[in-house]
Amino acid sequence: MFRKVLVANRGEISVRIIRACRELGIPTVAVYSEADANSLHVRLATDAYCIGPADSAKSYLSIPAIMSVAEIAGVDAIHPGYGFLSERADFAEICEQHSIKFIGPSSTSMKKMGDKANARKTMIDNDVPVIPGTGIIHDVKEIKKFAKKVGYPIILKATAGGGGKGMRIIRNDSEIDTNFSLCRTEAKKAFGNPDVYCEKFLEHPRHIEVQIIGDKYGHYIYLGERDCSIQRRHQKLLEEAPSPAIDERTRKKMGEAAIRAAKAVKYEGVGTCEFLLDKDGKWYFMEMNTRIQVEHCVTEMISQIDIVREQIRVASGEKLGYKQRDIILKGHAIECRINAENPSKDFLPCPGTIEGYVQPGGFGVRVDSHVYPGYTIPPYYDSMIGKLICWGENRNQARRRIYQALKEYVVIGVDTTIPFHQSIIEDEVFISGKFDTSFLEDFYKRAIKTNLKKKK
Ligand code: MV4
Repeated sequence: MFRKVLVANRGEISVRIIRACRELGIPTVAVYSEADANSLHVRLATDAYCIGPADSAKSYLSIPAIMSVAEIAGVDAIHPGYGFLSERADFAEICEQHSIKFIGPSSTSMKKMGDKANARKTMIDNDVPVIPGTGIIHDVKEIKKFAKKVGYPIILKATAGGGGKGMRIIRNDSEIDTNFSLCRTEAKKAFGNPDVYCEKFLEHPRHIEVQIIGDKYGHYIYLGERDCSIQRRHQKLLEEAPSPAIDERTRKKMGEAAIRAAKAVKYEGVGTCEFLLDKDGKWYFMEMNTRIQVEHCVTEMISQIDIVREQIRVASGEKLGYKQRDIILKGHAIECRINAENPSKDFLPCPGTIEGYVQPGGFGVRVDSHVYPGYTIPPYYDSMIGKLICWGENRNQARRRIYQALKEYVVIGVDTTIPFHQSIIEDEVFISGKFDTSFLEDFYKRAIKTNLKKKK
């Protein structure tokens, strides 16, 4: 097992990782920016080092600053958490060159999944369904030909993109030229690579993702799926497991496909295969997230497996602690991301001091957070102040439990998304479980209609 782990992150995920290390008996090193001196992760870690100013480019994203601390503190592993350096193959490579274990996949696996056109090809070769699409586009004529074959709409995607960045929908012939040139320019600017490819565009899909874990001995397990369809501008608001749209047979098929995807790139560690599910129940691989994700907790609640602990164990070279037959998914879990934002001001971030704070609790209630009464939320980073996760024997029980927990949750001094989550939880379409990635737009439209009715 590791001697000492550096946690190259901040906020709730650094707290989550430090807790897992403490349980494993591993000392931890926190890094923090000048704006985070009072953060909980600094208190909970064995040691803490300031790595620079508030600006994350000069602190949490500074590879020299982090590698210097790694050397001075004498760590043998770095956990990148999510965001920041977590999906930077160049960082994983630097760690490899310095004999420091990057707690995540190898830089080679990361690069193979990071190139989306290449990943599509790998999936096709391994019987993982993908949306009809093309390789890298060299000429607009290829786009026209593809559109003729599959019909409009189609979508252009940057091969170096992902997570919704660098995409353009094309709805007719006249939109090809400008979209091709704009997409390439944007891709070059955002990712340093102008290459784009084409796919048939699926309207109103559900976003389903499968959690997998692999060890360095080629053993893999899947922990079922999460439904992440409730998003706003590619930012998830609420996630649940299992998905109300997936039956036992599909779960197994998707899980096995996710493992084939991981095996194809010799993937080690925890990862997530993202799929889109269409109206007819057909599903397709989209991309693989090569990090621990914000929403991993809903899977932990239904599988009773500590995913971060397992991630650290397999990274250190230990064997996966479970076989597929050990994995028994039980009940239902829902997670609400609590952000210091105002939904009625277009989700405007609301940094500031938390004057009063009371967390909910009780059976099946979990809060993962780094904040406390008197904590000041800095304006420089993500506005998530915590996650509320509730488990129930079934979806309705989980829903009722999280509704009560949201009511108990008191945050005074800043605006939060807590009331907004309450209205989602009691929304009739959410209750029905029949929704897709357009949920939020439809939710607003319904809210306007309901208000008009009330005024009458
Ligand atoms: C798509 C799609 C429809 N058709 N690809 C957005 C995030 C990125 N991982 C993939 N994304 C999409 N790719 C095809 N061929 C629709 C989306 C999409 C989406 C996907 C998941 C969750 C929310 C979304 C919101 C808008 C678009």
